[in-house]
This record gives sequence, structure tokens and C-alpha cells, in this order.
Amino acid sequence: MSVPLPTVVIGAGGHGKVILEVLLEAGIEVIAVVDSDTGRHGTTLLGVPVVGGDQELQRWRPQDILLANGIGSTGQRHRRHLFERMKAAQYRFATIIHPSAVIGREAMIAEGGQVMAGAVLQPGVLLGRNAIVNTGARIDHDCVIGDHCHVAPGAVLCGGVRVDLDAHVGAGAVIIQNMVIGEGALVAAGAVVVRPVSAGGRVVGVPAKEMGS
Ligand code: JB2
Repeated sequence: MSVPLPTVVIGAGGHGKVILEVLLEAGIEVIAVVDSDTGRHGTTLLGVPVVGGDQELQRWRPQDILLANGIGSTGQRHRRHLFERMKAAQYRFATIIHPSAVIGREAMIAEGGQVMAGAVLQPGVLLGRNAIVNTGARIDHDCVIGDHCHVAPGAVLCGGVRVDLDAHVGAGAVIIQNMVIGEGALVAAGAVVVRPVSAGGRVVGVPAKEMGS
């Protein structure tokens, strides 16, 4: 993980806490947390002060800090919108990898990609911008995970799987090799995917089927 600048975490909820844990464990200097909930202002998260809302970012010039996106699954595409809003304001996002994660050769993690404790990215995996590989998820060789995707804790992607923009793979789901999970699709927790999932599709169960079918 290369985080040469002081870092500010956005969001003091569940995902923000996990992101902050990764940064602290990796020895990164985290100078503040910002959160839109005024009830959190003046508190601390894992010992780091919650200094106010996003307007407090004006304390620093964009070139002097990195941001860490601590918004997880809350809100409809809220995580993506926040990333895009901050990029438009010239901020840059840290690429975050827990020291216990295994990152194979020729794997690549784009700006703002987040790899949590115990996750495995085998050789040739590409992880898109602002995408999450959450705790203990295993991504086998040559998978391509698009921007803003979330692979939830404990999910398993066999080799050559493609997960397109904004898709969500639920906790403990299994996706067999070479499947495509379309843009914005949702794979429910625990599903076993043995057929491609179309864009916007929502699948559940073992083997996974379209919800409601
Ligand atoms: O625009 C924002 C904003 N929107 C919500 N700016 C800032 N600075 N903060 C924002 N927030 C804050 O994010 C909320 O006030 C709240 O404190 C926090 C979201 O916390 P919550 O725990 O509700 O959601 P989460 O996205 O951190 O965690 C969800 O997703 C994770 C992946 C939970 O489902 C977790 O269990 C899950 N691991």
C-alpha cells in the first residue's frame, strides 16, 4: 500500500471503522474523520477525531492529503457519488490494502480500491476504482472487478470471473469460473452463481436464480 500523505477518512460508520483499522494497522497517518451526522462531531473513531462534515475538508488543500472512502453499502450508490464528487473537487483517494491481504503478481488495484483483512487477490486480478474486496473474500486468478463494485466478506470468485461496474456480490456468495456479473447486478449473500447474471439482475439461492422466479 502506498499512502505517502496524511489521510482523512470519510464516514464514521461501520465501513469507516474497518477502513480506519486498515490504515492504522498499516502505519498510515490518519489526521481526521469527517461524517455528515452532527451527532458524531467531536467524538473519536478508534482514537481519531471526527472533526465535522465534508465542509471540514477545506482545512486542507487537495494536493496535501489523501481521502479514504469510508462509505460502504449505505444509501443508493452513495459511495460512488461521494467518490465522484470528491474527484471533481481534485481530491485523490488512497489505495488501501490490509497487511494481512495476499496480493498476487500482476494483480492491479486502481485508485481508491480497498482490500480488507485476510482477502486474497490471485495473480492477474484487476480491481477497479473505489471497489471493495471485503474481509476474507477470495478472488482467483484473472478476475476483473469493475469500478465501485463491492465483493462482501467471505465471497469466493473462481478464476476469470468478470464483475461489471457497480455490481454487488453478497457475503459468502460463490461464483464459478468465467462467469460475468453484469453492471449494477446484485448477487445475494450465500448464492452460488453457475450462470451469467445480466446487467441489473438480482439473483439468490443455490444454484442462483433471478429473484422472484
Ligand atoms: O456524504 C457523506 C455521508 N453520507 C453518510 N459524507 C460523510 N462525511 N459522511 C457520510 N455519511 C455517514 O456515513 C453517515 O452519517 C454514517 O455515520 C456513515 C455510514 O455508516 P453506516 O454504518 O450506516 O454504513 P456503512 O456504509 O459505513 O456500512 C455499511 O456497509 C458496510 C460495507 C454496513 O452495512 C456495514 O455493516 C458494512 N460492512
